Amino acid sequence: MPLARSLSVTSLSGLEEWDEEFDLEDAVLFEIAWEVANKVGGIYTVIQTKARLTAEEWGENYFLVGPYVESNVRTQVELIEPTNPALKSTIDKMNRSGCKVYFGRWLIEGSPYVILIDVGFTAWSLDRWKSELWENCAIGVPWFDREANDAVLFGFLTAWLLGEVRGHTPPHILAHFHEWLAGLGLVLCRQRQLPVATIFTTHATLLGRYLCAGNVDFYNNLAEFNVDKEAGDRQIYHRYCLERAAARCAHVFTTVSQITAIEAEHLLKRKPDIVTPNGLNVKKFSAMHEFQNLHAQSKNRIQEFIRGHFYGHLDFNLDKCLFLFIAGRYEFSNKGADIFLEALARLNYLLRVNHSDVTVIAFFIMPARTNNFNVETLKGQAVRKQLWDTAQTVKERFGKKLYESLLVGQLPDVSKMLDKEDFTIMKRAIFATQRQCQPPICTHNMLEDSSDPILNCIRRIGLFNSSADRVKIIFHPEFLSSTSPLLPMDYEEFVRGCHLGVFPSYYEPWGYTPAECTVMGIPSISTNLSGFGCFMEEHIADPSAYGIYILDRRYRGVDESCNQLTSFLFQFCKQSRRQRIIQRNRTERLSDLLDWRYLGRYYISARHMALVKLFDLHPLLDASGFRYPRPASVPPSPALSRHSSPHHSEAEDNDDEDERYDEDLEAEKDRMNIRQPVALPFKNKAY
Ligand code: G6P
Ligand code: 1S3
Repeated sequence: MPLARSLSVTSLSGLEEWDEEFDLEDAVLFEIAWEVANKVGGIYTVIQTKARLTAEEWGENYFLVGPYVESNVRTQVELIEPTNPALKSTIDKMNRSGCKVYFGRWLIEGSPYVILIDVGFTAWSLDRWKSELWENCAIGVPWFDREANDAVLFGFLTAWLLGEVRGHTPPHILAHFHEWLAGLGLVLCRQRQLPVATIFTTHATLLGRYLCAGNVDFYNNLAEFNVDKEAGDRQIYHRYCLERAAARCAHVFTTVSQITAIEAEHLLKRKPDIVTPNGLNVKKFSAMHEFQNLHAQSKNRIQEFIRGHFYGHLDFNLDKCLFLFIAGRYEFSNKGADIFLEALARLNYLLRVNHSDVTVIAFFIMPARTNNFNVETLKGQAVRKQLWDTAQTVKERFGKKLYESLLVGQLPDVSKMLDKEDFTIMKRAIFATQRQCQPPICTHNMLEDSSDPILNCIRRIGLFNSSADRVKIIFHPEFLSSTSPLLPMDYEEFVRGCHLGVFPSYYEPWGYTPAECTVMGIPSISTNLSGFGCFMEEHIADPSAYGIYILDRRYRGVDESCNQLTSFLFQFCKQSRRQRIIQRNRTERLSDLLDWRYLGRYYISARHMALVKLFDLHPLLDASGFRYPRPASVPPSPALSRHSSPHHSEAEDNDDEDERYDEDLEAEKDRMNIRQPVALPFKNKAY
């Protein structure tokens, strides 16, 4: 193993210059999470999208640690022999002692190394480890909580791994743990006094999620909760203890947003040392119009689905149809599905009384328990297909007659181009489109239909896809897939084809869904209770001008927020196509801000803080940020009374201004080094 190396970080743009050089023996980074190569929720996205940048930065010295799940490994991981001797002997030793630890490359961008631990294989140690946990940390884990049992096994095994690696070599070990499920490893590292610099990132607090899902005025009472009692009442006290211990023991504690930082301070009783916002791996197209073309292509595919779903009731103009959607974990009120539905009912009223020719179709993509697609929905797509086939058949027969007539030098007699048989085929096809019922709301057979919160709310507000309604609803209680027989599109394609993402969450530590919309140039609505919403508010002078609508759920009551949401939706419906195109261009411009190449610097800062704390290295970085100015076509002062969303004549007038603005913005980004990879704090060499 190489001995020492010199570290110099002088060009972390946007961060305070740090030109001190210091010797650092080799450092190794382990990033530990239950969602490494194991998709459960948003943490998977964090780790997976960040991997390329972190692998570029740490090279051979970066290892992700996660659980071994055979089905995931088969599709995502290439198992190989450990590449470096220290790790090889650690893994061999653990495997000789009755563990099953695998080593491989995760087949994602950056192809990072992964160490995957089969926790089930070591289940025989569970009781022993639980009693050790009780004796040393006074945390008792009940037998019936399977997730907590996994957390115990995973925690002891990761601490074992880190202890062994440490025993073989003396590098500076940095271990970054994500979320309570992985947190016990950190607690044990500290309890065993391993010389490992530790970071704990929480992506949501357990108690926060539970409290918000109940009927609690969460944000106004943050300081008042009796946390132990609340956790006990919800039977999550042991989980809460694991989470709180990890947060309290970490050398550096981080969370994904300011709002969750405040929550953590009250509920976990420690103020995060730094906020590490979530980024994405942004792929830029060389030409601006390319993402607009993708929107048009995907929208056509959604329109095809709509043609089938609404067969027999296609009495609205698809060209004047706007596609809105909400997607994510099915937490009815936490994710704001409740106020979205209420606002849709109000929007329906407004569109009707104003005789609008716009039709809104709102998709709810939230997985619930189902037993597959329902017959009526599948039939819709079959009918559409049949109509298409009929049209093709008649077209071919027509074409043949036309061709034959031209061959003999005659112009066709149009009245004879379609014969009786053609009309019979077409009439039969039209008869097949008759339907006695309204187009279905839900695409699947729900197992808990009568108690489902979305369906019950729709029953209450009475939006049943009737002809008179300007707002239609489609509830797709399963995540999208390109192999679906119904709507064969993956999530990204679907988002691109929509006009607006609506995420009026009450509890949302970060919220990847609006961020994903932004990088695809699709406007979205989020809230000032979501990490993303607060982040955009902080970094952009006039977010709504960029298609980032931020709903106030913090200082307004539910009804007021709902009115504000209705007004956002109604204003959006009033935009012309040209205005929407301009707005999408603006939204897409923000994508650099959400790129890991920019946001990764906060993780770099956290890692430096941890190394400083444990190994007494002194330079500290200030992760200061960047603020997007208003778009040029929006006035700096309301005195000039122009609208912040692009309005037709102004938008046209301001195309040149927008171009000038683009140039200024690009210059500012270069100054801030937003597009450049951040400097490598460590050289990429194997220890
Ligand atoms: C993109 C395409 C245009 C298309 C437009 C539709 O910008 O490049 O050709 O007209 O999308 O926008 P809309 O908001 O009506 O779906
Ligand atoms: C959490 O996942 P969730 O949807 O349960 O972590 C995500 C990644 O940090 C975050 O984006 C989200 O807000 C949290 O809620």
